[in-house]
Amino acid sequence: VVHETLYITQGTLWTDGNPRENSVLINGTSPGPELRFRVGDLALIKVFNHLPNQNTTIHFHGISQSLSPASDGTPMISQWPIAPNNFFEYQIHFTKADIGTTFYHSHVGAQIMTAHGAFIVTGDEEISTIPKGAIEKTMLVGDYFYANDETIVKDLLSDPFVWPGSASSVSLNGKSWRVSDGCNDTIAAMKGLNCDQSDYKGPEVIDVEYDRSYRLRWIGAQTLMHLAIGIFGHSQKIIAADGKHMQPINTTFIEIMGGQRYDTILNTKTKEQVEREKTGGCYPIRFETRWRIPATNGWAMLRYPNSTCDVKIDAPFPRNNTATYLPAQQFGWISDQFHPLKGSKHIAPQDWEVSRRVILQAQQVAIAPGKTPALRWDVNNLAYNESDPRANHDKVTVQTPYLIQLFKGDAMMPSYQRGLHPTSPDVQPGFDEVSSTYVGKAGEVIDVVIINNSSAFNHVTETHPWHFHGAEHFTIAMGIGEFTEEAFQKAKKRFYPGIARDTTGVWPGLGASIEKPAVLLANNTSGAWSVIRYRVPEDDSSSGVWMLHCHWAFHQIMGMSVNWFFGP
Ligand SMILES: [Cu+2]
Repeated sequence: VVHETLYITQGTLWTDGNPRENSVLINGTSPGPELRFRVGDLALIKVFNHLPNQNTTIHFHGISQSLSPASDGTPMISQWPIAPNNFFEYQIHFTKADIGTTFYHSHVGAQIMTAHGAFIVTGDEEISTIPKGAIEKTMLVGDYFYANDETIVKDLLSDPFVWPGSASSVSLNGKSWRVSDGCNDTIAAMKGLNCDQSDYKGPEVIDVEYDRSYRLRWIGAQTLMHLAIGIFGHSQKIIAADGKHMQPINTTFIEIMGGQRYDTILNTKTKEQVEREKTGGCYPIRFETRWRIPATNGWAMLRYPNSTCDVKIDAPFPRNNTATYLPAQQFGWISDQFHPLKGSKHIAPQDWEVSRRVILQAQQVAIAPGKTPALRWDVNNLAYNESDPRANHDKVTVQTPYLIQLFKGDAMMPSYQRGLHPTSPDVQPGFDEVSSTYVGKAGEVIDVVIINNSSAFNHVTETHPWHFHGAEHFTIAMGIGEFTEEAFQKAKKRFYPGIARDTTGVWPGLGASIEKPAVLLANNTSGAWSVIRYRVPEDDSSSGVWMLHCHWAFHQIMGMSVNWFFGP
């Protein structure tokens, strides 16, 4: 048994030199401590909510929780949110399926922006793609907004709609390149602070030795910014996605969305090489925004021994500029080249095993008239409300967390039979209207088609990283434009057999807001789609209610989330 204690508090951060007050911290810092466990461990993680006036929970992202569904940290689903001055103890039994790189984070509001930390599960990986003696480095990527969580949530749901904009900066391991000439007195004064209080730490520096192999554990903890990341003068070999090993693939940059992780192998240069390249042993790690304007770009540094780079000085590297050094954006990045390792246990179910297809039409909608109306992200015409999962838009009902309902045998609890036989012709079979859950049965294989429709408000499309809680799913196809049977079969061949993940990207395709000139799609037109295949585990180990949601916290807050009920 391994005990951990996390204290959730509030404090001011100075990540990029400017302050963000009332940031949610874990054990006094952001990111919180890196937690490491081994397969076979039983972890008891006590989370104390010491926030003055906000609820919280902690979700262990990508951990299947097959033996402990009540520890998934989803408010009103697996548990009541933890109220101020209360605590909750999470119990996690780590199984082989949990091995890998991931993170834990708050699942309430926008707290994830700062309330997160690396979470590494180790065990006998027996993987030949990791060089012997590889040195591990955690590369936890975040985005930083000056607006605090409560302001962001209020703005996103307000009428008129208030868009918080792009992030002020991008961070690596909680540290960021300065975006201006240090702390701005005006910004600080607006928050009742002054720049003398700043504890700005400078950008992250990753120190490496000559001629060694490194295993970089990249973790995408951003809340909105879709990032391309490359290390000048170095390529990386991707060996795992979302913690699951895959056939190695070389790349000059990775593209990472919120909730996704990539393990890469970085082989460092010899002393002679570094000297020949006259870089002084300093190689910038470049972050560039993709698929969103304005871009938030940034830097960190890869540094060799005895280097001459002074990372406190901005020159010669531009700061938060808009120049692009990394390859241009491309639909789907290299996702169709990801394939499972030979002999892997994580192989997608075959076509003949699929019993049903569920279509999720995702779309931004206006819920009020006006020039800047209140906006939501609907999935099949419902916008999720985290404090009331069965409500639609802002209609309020009084409910109990799903798992507590199931435990009590409540009549309102999710029902597989009711879900498969809807009484209204407007409801897609597989959706239980009473509990507002999509349903699945042990052993069933379901294809979930996520359609990225144009916004009903401004007709554009964006990226969305869809994260499935609980067991793994498989990314089996992606396509641009309308989802048709023909396009699906074609794409499926390209992706075959598809890798196991827990967070699959849905790219914008047509109507991408960043394309110039913008192609405005007609209402209810698909810009692109992704298909994930999910096998409800045969035993009752995944009984429970699991979220499937966009991992851009901004979109999730605005409703882009659904729940799945899996029963025996
Ligand atoms: Cu989204």
